[in-house]
Amino acid sequence: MHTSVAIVGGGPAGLLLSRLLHRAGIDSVLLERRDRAYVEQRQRAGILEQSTVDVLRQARAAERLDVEGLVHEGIELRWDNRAHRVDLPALTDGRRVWVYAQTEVVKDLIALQSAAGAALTFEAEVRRIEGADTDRPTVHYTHEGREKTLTCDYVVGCDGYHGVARTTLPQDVRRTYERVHPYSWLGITADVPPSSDELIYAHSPRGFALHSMRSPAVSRLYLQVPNGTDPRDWPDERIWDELDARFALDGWALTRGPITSKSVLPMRSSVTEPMRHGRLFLAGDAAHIVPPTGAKGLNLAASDIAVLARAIVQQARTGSGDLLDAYSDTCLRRVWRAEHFSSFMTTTLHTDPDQSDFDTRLQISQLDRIASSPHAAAELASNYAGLPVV
Ligand code: RFL
Ligand code: PHB
Repeated sequence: MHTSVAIVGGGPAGLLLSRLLHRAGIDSVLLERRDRAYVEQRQRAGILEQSTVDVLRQARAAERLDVEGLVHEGIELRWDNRAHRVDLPALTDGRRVWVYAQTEVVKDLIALQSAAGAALTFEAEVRRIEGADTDRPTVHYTHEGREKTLTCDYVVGCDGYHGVARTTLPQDVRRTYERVHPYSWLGITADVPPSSDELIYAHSPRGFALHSMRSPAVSRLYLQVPNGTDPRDWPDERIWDELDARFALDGWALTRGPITSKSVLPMRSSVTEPMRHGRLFLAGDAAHIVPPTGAKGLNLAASDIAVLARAIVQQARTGSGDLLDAYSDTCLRRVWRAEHFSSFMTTTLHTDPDQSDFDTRLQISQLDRIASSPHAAAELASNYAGLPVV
């Protein structure tokens, strides 16, 4: 079998690429290791930047998002029994964010592409990619118990951090920059209306906490916990008590409700360069991971894909490889900005196990600065709401 573009991985990056190429009349085959139900239910990110919404609209994949997505014009920072609202549009010339879960983006893209007859193959595990530096790369995969091959003009690794694409880059070409943070997040989903209209990022001597949401009826909350934490050590009551303590603010109360999911996620920063080798391109988590504090993971995946789809279309329509040649550098500029911002948010808001009182004073000073300086607040807001895709 041959296709123009072989897409490895059916997370948001792979599905969005399949969608954009389909709309441009370029054929692709997407190979996803898991089954459709698993991919549609994997609980992950919840915040879409303005530019991600723009790309989804351009892909004609935002119909439900435009009805059900919750537009947010601010976030709250909380520390020391104080609260400060960062007004996103006022500080960024009108940019805002949407609360619309990754699960919903994925469901919408799968439904649209299936209805359009696009080639999405689930339970197809890619084993290896050969000939990335030749004119005709070959993807080897297993499907329905059989070994299969797919040849292509381009192969795009959208297979996440643990996928095969990243390690297909030869060792003498590839460089991975990495930092593992000394804490994790315990994330819960609860059937209770959010206790706040906007997200709350809380610094506390007991560690970081985040109040987010999935809908007007469903809250999503996170607590900083030590690496290696077992969610079974956190019965529901203990979680609510700890959230209460970390969000403490006079006159504010957190409403409790039935917890429907509980999981622990590690915090890692990682970038692999370059994001291209020959006819192999990396996109999304396959190329970079950010800790979730800046809400950037899914948005970076979408901006990589917007840049790549435009480059592939340029090559197909005009024969020029200029944009493909620029792909890695174009994406890495945005990636490193997001890495910096995600690290800044993470280290400003979390308590490092080795943190001194001096370090804590620096964090408080930084938060005070954001609350008192429009310049500091604008820097946070423009990073959080995200830059336009170049
Ligand atoms: P994904 O979503 O990981 O999708 C990769 C897909 O590739 C498939 N795959 C393969 N398919 C075929 N053959 C192989 N050999 C394959 N190996 C892997 C996988 O099954 C999967 O379907 O990457 P993508 O598309 O780049 O999207 C990126 C986002 O998913 C990610 O950046 C964010 O979700 C990050 N992230 C979060 N970001 C936030 O902003 N807020 C969050 O709350 C948040 N929570 C999370 C997260 C990432 C997590 N992971 C990756 C550990 C929670 C978790 C648990
Ligand atoms: C989420 O709703 O899952 C979420 C929101 C903001 C973040 C991280 C996760 O920074």
